[in-house]
Amino acid sequence: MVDVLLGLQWGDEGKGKIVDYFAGKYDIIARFQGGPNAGHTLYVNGQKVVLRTIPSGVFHDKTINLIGNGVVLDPVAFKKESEDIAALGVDLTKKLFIAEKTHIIVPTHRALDKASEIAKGNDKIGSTLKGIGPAYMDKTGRNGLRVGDVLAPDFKERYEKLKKKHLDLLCQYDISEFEADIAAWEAEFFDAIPFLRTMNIVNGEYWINNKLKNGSKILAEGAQGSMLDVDFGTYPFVTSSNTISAGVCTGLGIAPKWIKEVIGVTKAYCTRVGSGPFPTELHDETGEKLRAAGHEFGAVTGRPRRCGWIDLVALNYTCMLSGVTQLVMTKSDVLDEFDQVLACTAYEVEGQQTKEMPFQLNGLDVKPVWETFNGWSEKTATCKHFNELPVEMKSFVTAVETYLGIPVKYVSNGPGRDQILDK
Ligand code: 2SA
Ligand code: MG
Repeated sequence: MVDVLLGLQWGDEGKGKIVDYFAGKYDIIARFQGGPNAGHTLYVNGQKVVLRTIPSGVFHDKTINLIGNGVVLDPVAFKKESEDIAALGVDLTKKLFIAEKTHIIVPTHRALDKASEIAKGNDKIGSTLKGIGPAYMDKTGRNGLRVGDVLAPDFKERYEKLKKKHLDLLCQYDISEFEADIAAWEAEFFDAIPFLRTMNIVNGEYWINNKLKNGSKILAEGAQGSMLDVDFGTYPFVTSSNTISAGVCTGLGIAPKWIKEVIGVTKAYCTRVGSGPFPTELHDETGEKLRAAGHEFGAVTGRPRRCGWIDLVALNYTCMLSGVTQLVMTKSDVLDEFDQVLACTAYEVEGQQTKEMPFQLNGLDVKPVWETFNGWSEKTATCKHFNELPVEMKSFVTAVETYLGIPVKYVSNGPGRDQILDK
C-alpha cells in the first residue's frame, strides 16, 4: 500500500520534518513530482540538512528511496546534493533508485525560466528559477530528455538538438544576459552526467509495482503545496506539476487502488513565497511577527516568505482535492506569542460570502471572514504530550478539525525530531 504525504497550502508546511518522522514506518519513500525547487529541511543529529530532489528517507537505515518519473531532475543540483549527503555517511548507491522516465533539467531550461520571468515583469510568478516550468513544458511538448537517455550513446547529440531549440526560443530575449550562464552551467552539467550514470537507474513503474506486490509499505512524499498545483492552484501563480494526491499515480506509475492514507500537512498559520494571491496575508506588524517567530525564509532561495493566518477555505478545498484522511499541524509553537489567533472561515468576494474557492483570486476583491481565538501566552515547544498543551491551543486545533471534518493526528511544536505530539 501507498500512503501519501502532501502540503496543503503554498509549500513550506514542514513536510520534510514530518516525512522524516514517519519514514521509519515505511520501506520506501518516493518523490512523485517537482524538482530542485523543493526544499525539505531535516535535522539529522542536530545538523540542518535541506533536501531538494532526493526523498527524505535517505537518513533512515532501512528505508530505500525512489525518485519517480513525475519528478524533474537537474543533474547538477542532484550531484551536489548527493555529495552533501554522502559527506554525512549515507551510501546512495544502496539507498536511492531513480526512474528512467524522470525528465532532466538542462542548463537552457534555467535560462528560459529566467528569461520568462524577466519578460513577465510585474506579473512574474516568483519562480525559484530552477528550470522547472521549461522542463515540464518540454515533457508535455514531447521534446524532453529523460534520465534513461543519459545511458544512450547519442545522448550528447540529443542534448545539442534540444539546446538548439532553446537557443532559438531565447533569441526573442536579450541573449547576452544568459550566454555566460549557459556556458558555465553546461560545463557543470557534463560533469554531472557521468555521476548520474553511476546511480541505480530503474524502470520505476515495474520497480514500485513489484515492491507493492511483495507487500512493501510506501510513502509518497509531496513537494511544494496543493495551492501550487498546476490545475487547481492559484493559476498562473503555481508550479508546473500536479502536487495533489492524483499526481502520485502518474508520477510513480501506480494505480489508485494502492493509495490508503492521505496525510495533509498544514502550518498553524499560512505562508507563501513568490507572487500570487494570498487572501489571509498580513501586511502589518502581526505578519512581520509571524515571519520572525517562524523563521519564514525560503529553504532554497532564502527569500522572505509572506505570512498570514490559517485559511480554512483554502484548506477545505485542498483536503477535498486530495481526499485527505488525516492532518498534521506544524509550527503550532510559533503562535505562542500572540494574544489572539485568527482563522479565515469564509471569503467575502465582491461583497458576497462564500466558502468555496473562486475561479481565480487575482484581481478580485477578496476579504477573509475571521474567527478569533484566544491566545495562550505560554511556551509550548517543550510539551511532550498533546494533553499538556494549553486549553486555548487545543480548542484552536479542535476548531480546525471540526471545520475540515478531518482529524488532526499530530501537532508539531518545533523543528526537532522529538517535537511532535501524537494526538
Ligand atoms: P517554480 O520554481 O517555477 O516551480 O515556482 C513556481 C511557484 O511555486 C512556488 N514554489 C515554492 N513555494 C514554496 N516553497 C518552495 N520551495 C522552496 C522552499 C522555496 C524557496 O521549500 O523553501 O527556497 O524559496 C517552492 N518551490 C516553488 C514559487 O514560489 C512560485 O510561486
Ligand atoms: Mg520548503
